[in-house]
Order: sequence, then C-alpha cells, then structure tokens
Amino acid sequence: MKTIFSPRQQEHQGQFEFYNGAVVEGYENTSRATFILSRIEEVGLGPVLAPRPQSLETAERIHTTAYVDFLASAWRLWREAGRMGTALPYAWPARGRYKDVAPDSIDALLGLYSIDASTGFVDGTWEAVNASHDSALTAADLIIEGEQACFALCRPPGHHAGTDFNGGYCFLNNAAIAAQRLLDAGASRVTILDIDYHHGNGTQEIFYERGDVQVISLHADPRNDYPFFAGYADERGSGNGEGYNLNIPLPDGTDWTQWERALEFALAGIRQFGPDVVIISLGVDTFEGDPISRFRLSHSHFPLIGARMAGLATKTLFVLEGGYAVEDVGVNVVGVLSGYEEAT
Ligand code: OKP
Ligand code: ZN
Repeated sequence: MKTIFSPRQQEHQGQFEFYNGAVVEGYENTSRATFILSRIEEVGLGPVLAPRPQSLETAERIHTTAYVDFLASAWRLWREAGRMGTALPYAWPARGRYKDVAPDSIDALLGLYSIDASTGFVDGTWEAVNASHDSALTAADLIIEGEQACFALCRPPGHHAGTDFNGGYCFLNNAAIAAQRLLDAGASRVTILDIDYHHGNGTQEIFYERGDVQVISLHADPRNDYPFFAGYADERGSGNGEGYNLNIPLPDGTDWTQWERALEFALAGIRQFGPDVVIISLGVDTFEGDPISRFRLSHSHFPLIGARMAGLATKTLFVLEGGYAVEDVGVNVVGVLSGYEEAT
C-alpha cells in the first residue's frame, strides 16, 4: 500500500495546550509521524510518496472561504499583534452569539473559528495543514486512478474540524475534503467510517444534511469525553441526510469484545449503503496505552481491524487521525494497514 506524506507536515511543531490544569507540549506532535514512517519502512508496507500540490478549491467546498482565509493568516496576525508562543483563543461567542460580527482582532478571530483551546497555531502550522490536506487529496486521486487502497499520513489530523471551526488539534477536515474529491470525480456514494477514540464531530457537522456521504463513528461516549457536545446516538442526520449519520458511543474501559461488536454493526450499515469508496478516519487512540484515552485495545487487535475493512471489498482510503502513545502509534497504525493488505 502506498503512503502519502510531506515533510512540510512536520512544520507544525512545538505548540502548547492546556491539560489538567497545566500548560504542556501538544500531544499531537511530530514524533507521531516519525514513528509511523519508521514502522512503514520496517515492515515494508510500500513506498512513501510526496503529495502533489493541490489547490484549495475542494477544501472551500467543505469549509467556508472566510475560515480557510483565517487559517492561512492566523499566525501572521498573531505576530503582527506582537505575540509569541502558541496562538490560542481565550474568548468564544458560544451560545447566544449576539451579533454576526467580522472581528479584526486576532483574539476574537481565534475564538470565532474554534470550539476549544487545544488547537494552537505556531509558525509552520498553515504550511503543515496545507500539506496534510495535499496528502489526503493525493491519496484520493490515487484511488480515483485505480489503487484499491491508500494511506494518507495526515498530521495535523482533521475529523474535529467543521465547516467554519477548528478543534481537537484539527484545522482542515482531510477526510471530508477527500470524500468531496471522490464524489466530484464520479463516485455516487462515499462512507466515512471514523474509528478514532473521539467522536468525529467536524465530519458529522459537514455532512449532516447530505445523503451522498454516510458518516459512521465509533467513539467514547461524549458524556465522558471530548468533544462532549456531539456524538450522541440520537444524532442521525437531517433533511437529505436523515439516516446517514450513525453514532455508536461506547463506555469508559471499552475492550476489544465490545468494540468489535460495535464495528460489526457499523460494517452492516456500510454494506446496506453500498458506497463506491470507504474512507477510514484512522485514529489509534483506542489503544490501552494511550495517554489521553480510556479504551483497552491492544497491539494484536489493530491488524484484525484492517482485516475487517478488507472484508468490505470496497476501495479504501485510510486517513490518519489521532493516537498519542507515540512509541506504539507506528505499530498500531501500520498494524491496521498490514492487516488490510494481508486479508485482501
Ligand atoms: C483529537 B483526536 C485538553 C485535552 C485534549 C482534545 C482531544 C483531541 C483529540 N487539551 N482535548 O480525535 O485524536
Ligand atoms: Zn482522537
């Protein structure tokens, strides 16, 4: 299987976030990609290719132009305000937004276009976000050109980013943009199956009223964990999208037996929908050793996940999302991909 990745994605580095009352270095760090790349080489998964440069046209069919412009200019505005460190918001319009304002202040913009204070900008953030997006689109193009499966090694990740907001370390929704590319190239239906520990609230929001993209997510019950305000089982889509959004929230401590049962339910939903391509939002923060999560999958389970995906016998695009036990992320991500390859 081919992997798409650009070293420019590593320019997003050294950002800080808040965690348990302290300022800590971001969990979403460069070593995640480094460990994945070295494991790909170790097992001989296949070549790692640079993405082709892509325009932002497809991204602007998923996100608003104003939001994309904000992402591209946030760091410059932060620096022009005389700031250093990590650009993070401290004020949000949230519920009861009084006015639809177009603020000039970088502090207001950061709040307007975000859902949390985990998603900081540093000097190379936009370059990395843009390159991560290029990787997702290039992988989608390879599927269009005939590959059965491909891996977009996307960091920063994407599934918490919505139409006009960032969050959860995500800026552009790589999987959603890839889905749009596949549809534009002639696919009738695409499924995004999100197996990251956290609910893919951005992906859900983007496609909530659409029937051409089925969105299924297995995740920690939002009563217990981020993103808290979306991911409940009664969120089923609306309008043309009614019935095409499926959430499977799972309790703290979920193990392989429970998780696999949920996966089987998801796979039945995919078979019923009959997509031309399945995009897997591939987070491995379901691993028992993950520092910010509370599920209990172990190393041996990840290849089994890949084998289940192969059982769908549908073109499959793997897009990286989370996974923060850095020394295990390579083994677990590549475990899924090799499991897929061996079962195909
Ligand atoms: C991103 B992905 C507070 C704790 C972390 C954000 C979790 C984001 C997860 N800084 N909260 O889905 O793996
Ligand atoms: Zn996650």
